[in-house]
Amino acid sequence: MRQLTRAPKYVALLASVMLTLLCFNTHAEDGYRMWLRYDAISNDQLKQQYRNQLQQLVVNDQSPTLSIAQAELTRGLSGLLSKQIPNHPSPNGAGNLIIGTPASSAAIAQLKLNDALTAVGPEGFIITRANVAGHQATIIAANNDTGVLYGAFHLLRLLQTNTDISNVALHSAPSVEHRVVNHWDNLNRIVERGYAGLSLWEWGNLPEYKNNPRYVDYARINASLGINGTVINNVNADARILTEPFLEKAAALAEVFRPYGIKLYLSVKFNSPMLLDDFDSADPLDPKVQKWWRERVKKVYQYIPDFGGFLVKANSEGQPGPQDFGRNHAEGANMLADALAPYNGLVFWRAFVYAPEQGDRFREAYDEFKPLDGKFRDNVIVQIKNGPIDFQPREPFSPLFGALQKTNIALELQVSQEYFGFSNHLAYQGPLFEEALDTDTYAQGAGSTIGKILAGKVFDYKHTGMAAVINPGTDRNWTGHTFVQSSWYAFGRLAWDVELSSVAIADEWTRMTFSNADSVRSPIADIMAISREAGVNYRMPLGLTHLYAQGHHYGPAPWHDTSGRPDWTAYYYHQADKDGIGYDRTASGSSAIEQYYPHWAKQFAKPETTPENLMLWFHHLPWSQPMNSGRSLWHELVHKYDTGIAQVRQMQSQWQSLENHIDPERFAQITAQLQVQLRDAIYWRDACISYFSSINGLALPKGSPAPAHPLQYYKAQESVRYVPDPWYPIPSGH
Ligand code: BDP
Repeated sequence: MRQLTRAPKYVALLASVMLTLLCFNTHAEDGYRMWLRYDAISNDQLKQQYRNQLQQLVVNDQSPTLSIAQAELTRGLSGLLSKQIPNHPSPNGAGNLIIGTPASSAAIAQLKLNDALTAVGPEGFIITRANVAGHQATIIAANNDTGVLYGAFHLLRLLQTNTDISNVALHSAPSVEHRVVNHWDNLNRIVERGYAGLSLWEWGNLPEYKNNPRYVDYARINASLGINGTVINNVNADARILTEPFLEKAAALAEVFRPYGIKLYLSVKFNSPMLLDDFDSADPLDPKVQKWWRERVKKVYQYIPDFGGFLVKANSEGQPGPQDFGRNHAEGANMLADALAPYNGLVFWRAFVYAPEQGDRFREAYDEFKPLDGKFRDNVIVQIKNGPIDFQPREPFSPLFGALQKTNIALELQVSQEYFGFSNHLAYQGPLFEEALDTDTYAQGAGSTIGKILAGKVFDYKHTGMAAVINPGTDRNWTGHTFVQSSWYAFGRLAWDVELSSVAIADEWTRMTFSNADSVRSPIADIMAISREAGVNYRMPLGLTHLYAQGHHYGPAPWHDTSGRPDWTAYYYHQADKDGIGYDRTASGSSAIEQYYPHWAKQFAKPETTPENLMLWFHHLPWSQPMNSGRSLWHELVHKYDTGIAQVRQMQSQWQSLENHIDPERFAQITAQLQVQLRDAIYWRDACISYFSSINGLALPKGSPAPAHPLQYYKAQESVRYVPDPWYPIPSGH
């Protein structure tokens, strides 16, 4: 009898275990874990060495952040070493991993690391080996608990990338003070320029469901890179974010992020007093308006005591701003800064400004902000996109870098692939970010790179920052395309250390995300090395800009816009006519090059000294202009489009070599995505070439295939051939 009654229970238990395993397996390689996979190290010898070195974890204190560091190490090490690592309150025999601050750990205090710790600053960390009670121990030490957490993630990274830690002696400190991710999430959970599902923030369930495990994993992902701030809502802000119901929800998220060292920021609408409280003006110099903001800010801090501050898009693309009330950007930003100052809050004030009635869009940010240099409060940071237009696959650097010498600045990058084929195309943007950081502005002579400026080594800034628009969503893999994760990773690593190389970062990411095996690393390295350039080549070679279809920014529309919209069409950017192509920004054109320091202004003044990959940004040239290759400009353009397609094919064949070397799930998904990418690359090339040859009347170079369709076909397809961005409804009739 007993046996009989027990049997069903046993069967039920077995079934539930099987089910759990099955579920675990279905999710095994869906990309959810990003680079924090912690699968067992396959090199047995190395694994054994690590096991000897890291036998137990010693943590004294139990602050929330230290507990997180402890949990992450326990989880990571037990996965990587396939062995449970016990925790001890004090060193115990050989193989101790001791983590903490001099205040939290007696063992660390005794090591007298004070000078070294002072040098790494408040968020930095030290990972070293030291003799503790007669045994070699591994130490993660920092000045505060967040530094310890960063060190814990870094130690795990060393193991994940199979680095020998026997003689590790690493002192690491962030280059940039504020390392912030930006979400363009609307309050209805639609993400502007987001290609990975709905917003992560389940507003309808907050604050009740603040323990959503996804929020914790989000915080882990960011903390693993040292990201210390998040702006959770769209720059095209909804004023309601400052109402109590939303502040309560935001406060719940802030509570989850806090122990990971991540501060919460909000994007705000400049005319909020008018929208929320019926004011008839939002004039920043009006004492009533100032009082409104002071009171609202006070309320925000009641909900979120360590609130980071505001991000503001003002007088740009129809957003309200101080200019609506006859005031300038500094007056607008300072009013908010004054309200935030008592709480040490910051204002990130964006320099992405343009209005259709102005002349050369390239010039606008500089023309509006340069005269205001030195007029912003100390707690304002002007946030500048890397290029003067808008996150194009390649842009020259924004001349505001180096020009704002008395105003704190932040660099804004975009991880979300608005102009890189959404989550369909593979485009590792590490090289783009590196190119931006390594660019020398010559502001204080040679060596004034943007990276050094952001690291505070060129001007005496009070604050600096790096921000990236990441736009992840509810897709299991967070970013839609697995390789978009690599750009998120690269952003975080570069914000921590502006001097890292994008190639080294790509390898690190590959080892953590896929495998340490050469057979995997080598093809992925090749793919990542060419992917950005491929995207440039098949979309906008030689410095062409913004030939995207209006609105969605996915496919090409290089022709004149026929819808009669007043803003720019592709023609505005490429200026192609029967004689030539390109935007003249020299003295004979808009003179925008005068915004650069003489080193660049001189180089950009002449085609002979302008880098060819930026040529059409600065010059209007005849189609027959000879290029470095000896080809005419027209033939070179076609050659670049063809090269872009060849590069996608190359990525495909490299990817194919990974079959059976990586998990089948990601292999299959990326194989399909690369097919889409090839389809689109051909489409881009054919649409652009058809259009330009209809303008210049010139034949294609020998050997270059004719476009598959007549120009009319591409024009007709423009409004339908894209992955709809929910922000832009599909035009009626389609
Ligand atoms: C453009 C995007 C638009 C953003 C804007 C911005 O197309 O959706 O609102 O940038 O950065 O790239 O404010």
